[in-house]
Amino acid sequence: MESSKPAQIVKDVVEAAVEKVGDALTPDVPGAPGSAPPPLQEPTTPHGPLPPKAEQGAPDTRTPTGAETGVPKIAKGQQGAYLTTANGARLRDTDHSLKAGPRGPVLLQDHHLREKITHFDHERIPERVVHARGAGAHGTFVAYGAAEEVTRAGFLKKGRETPVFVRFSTVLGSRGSADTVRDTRGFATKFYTDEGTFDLVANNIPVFFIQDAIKFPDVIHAGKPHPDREIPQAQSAHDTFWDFVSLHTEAQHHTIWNMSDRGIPRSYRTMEGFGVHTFRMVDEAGATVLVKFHWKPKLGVHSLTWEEAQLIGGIDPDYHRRDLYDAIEAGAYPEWELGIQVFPDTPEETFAGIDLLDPTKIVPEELAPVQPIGKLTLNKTPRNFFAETEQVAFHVGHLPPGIDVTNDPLLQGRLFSYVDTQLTRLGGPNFTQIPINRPHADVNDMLRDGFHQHAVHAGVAPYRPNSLDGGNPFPAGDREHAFVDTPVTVAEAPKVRAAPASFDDHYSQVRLFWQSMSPVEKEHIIRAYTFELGKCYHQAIKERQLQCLANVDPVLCEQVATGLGLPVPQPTVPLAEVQPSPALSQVGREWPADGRMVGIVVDAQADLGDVHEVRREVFAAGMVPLLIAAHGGTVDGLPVQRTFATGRSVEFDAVLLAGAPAPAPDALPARDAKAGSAGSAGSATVDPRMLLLVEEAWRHAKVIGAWGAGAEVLNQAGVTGTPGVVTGGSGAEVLAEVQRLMAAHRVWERFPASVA
Ligand code: HDE
Repeated sequence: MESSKPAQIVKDVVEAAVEKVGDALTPDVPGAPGSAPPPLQEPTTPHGPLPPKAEQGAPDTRTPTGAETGVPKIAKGQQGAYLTTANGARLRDTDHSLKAGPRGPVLLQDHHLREKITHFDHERIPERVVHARGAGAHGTFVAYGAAEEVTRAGFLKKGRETPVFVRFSTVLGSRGSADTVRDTRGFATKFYTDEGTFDLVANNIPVFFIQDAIKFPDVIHAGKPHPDREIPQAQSAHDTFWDFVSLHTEAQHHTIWNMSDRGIPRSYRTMEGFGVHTFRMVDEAGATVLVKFHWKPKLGVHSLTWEEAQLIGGIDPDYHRRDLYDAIEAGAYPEWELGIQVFPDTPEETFAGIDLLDPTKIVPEELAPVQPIGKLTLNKTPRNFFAETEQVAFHVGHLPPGIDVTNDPLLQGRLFSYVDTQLTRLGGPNFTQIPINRPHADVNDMLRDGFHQHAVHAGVAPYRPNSLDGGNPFPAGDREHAFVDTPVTVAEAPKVRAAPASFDDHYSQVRLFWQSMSPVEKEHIIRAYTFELGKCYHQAIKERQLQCLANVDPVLCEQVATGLGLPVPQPTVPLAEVQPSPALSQVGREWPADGRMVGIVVDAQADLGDVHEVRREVFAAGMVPLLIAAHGGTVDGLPVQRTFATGRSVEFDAVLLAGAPAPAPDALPARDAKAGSAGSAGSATVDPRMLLLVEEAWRHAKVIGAWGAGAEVLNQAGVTGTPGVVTGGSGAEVLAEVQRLMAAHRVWERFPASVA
């Protein structure tokens, strides 16, 4: 379609501005707001719009009924030269209300004041009842063609590229809660396919708390803060949560995943995603298979340590959001492969004895390998959080031809819930017309009117059959790629409120998960249960959950019981014989370190030539170097990004020490003199905050490198010669070894394993 004239003008202005600003002004580390550094003085000359940041995207410009408009995405912003009312009348003043004289009362006549304040008063919409806290990004999905054999979905044909928008989220917390809390993460993807939008509304945990949607309000009410005091925020470490999951034992499988390192991801970029339910794929001939969807991150699955997660929650509550956006800005585009496990579509809907309709069960990858069918790359950040991330509306019923649902009772309930919730959250039934939700396929529905109707529908006959609109729109057949509900046979059966008997096994896969963990991961799980139950007030709840753990594993139960100071109960069900699934463990492989943060400590004595080179090499490896010095400004022309006051170990994946900075004037003494000798820090000649940085990085099993004077910091922190602490003659030599070690994510040898 030809671009319209005004759109072309906007495009020209923007392109000219982009050229003018150019790359030169892009900050060298990601995160700065705006595409150009602001001037010191307030600007006074009106001018054309500034370009967006290079990494920012925006929803495609489509009409509310899915047609391309040809207008550049950038035309959406309100960035013109002159301030106007919402109706476009230019304004002379927006700083003073209209008064009867400078000291007089404000006049009711002031339509600008009223418009401004009224609009402000209504800026908030209800947050999502679950998954309120999230971060989104734009990207593309390219199909490998491997799914062509089992589905007719056009977007899965070889080489087909489809625009996507992904929103990651936590589940329990409010919109303003911290990113690094222990919780399940959402991983929802909107594929704008030309056969209709496909939403894969997934989580980072492959099983769910409940087997039937009717229990969803129960589990969420139990997980949300207590209704009387509204505490605690964004966490499961409280009585109502453990009360519910210890009584409703089908939740135990999901719960152990939450208590594992999966509950505290290092980054959205290092999470797997799972469709959870079994879906059905349909090929051109109508043949069907059952599938489970998996997202596999290119960077591997990695987590924070518990202490890191706690510290980050205070120091940088936006850690995951920032990490996602900074990585995209730095060009370290997050990538995942979409994969499917494929099962024959038999009447039993069971594979290797596992009921495929039970969303509290996985099928281990060793039994049904995950077959890669395409690649997702996130390469643009949103331009406007509210318009895109907040207003995006996912729905498990947004299915293209070739993908269908199964009778999983959890999925069936979700098919109702995702439309229903938007009616309140987005204020009416027309939310698919909001820019981020607009399909990239032609929309010819007969839905009309309603709040916030954006489409100007043509025609006089929004009903079928009609003759007044020439019979349009007509139902599509197979040749026109219609979505066909798979004619699955439903067994003749009485109406019941019941579940299949196979759904009653609540423990065998919990044990399978536990047995699949490495010793260090098991230890983390023990500590997580001990912490969470330790935060409960009521003894009965702790004892009841211990009873559940006794049915999973005696070591797990005994260790948690010891931490809680409670007796160890005996199992009430026989312990299942399970075959561990090594694919469930996060430890033991090597992965790329793209987009990781490397802190470099410098002082005036450091070999600054070396620092320049190391910084260049960190960038070249797709990571981000952040220089840490005693105070802000520059060191040898390099910008200091963190000072001793603002830099904290948890921000970095590895720390490099190019200097041994002496205590700066703003350093607090390590300990009160009355407390006697201050141990290593007492006689320290290094700034105590840098010693803390190294101690924490060591405790969190991160790689630490030092050369030249930097080695002195290692000595004073008492970590010289320990695993993962690298020294060498030059920065380049040290960095090469640090990078090699970072591939394993952490220096696991630093965690002595107390469980087998
Ligand atoms: Fe959701 N879920 N859910 N859920 N869910 C919502 O929809 C619901 C479930 C998931 O970034 C809500 O638009 C029910 C499983 C994600 O916008 C709501 C049940 C899985 C997101 C809703 C489930 C999910 C949601 C709230 C039990 C993993 C965030 C706001 C039957 C496969 C999407 C909204 C985003 C959001 C209902 C269970 C994932 C209320 C009734 C299982 C990632 O409709």
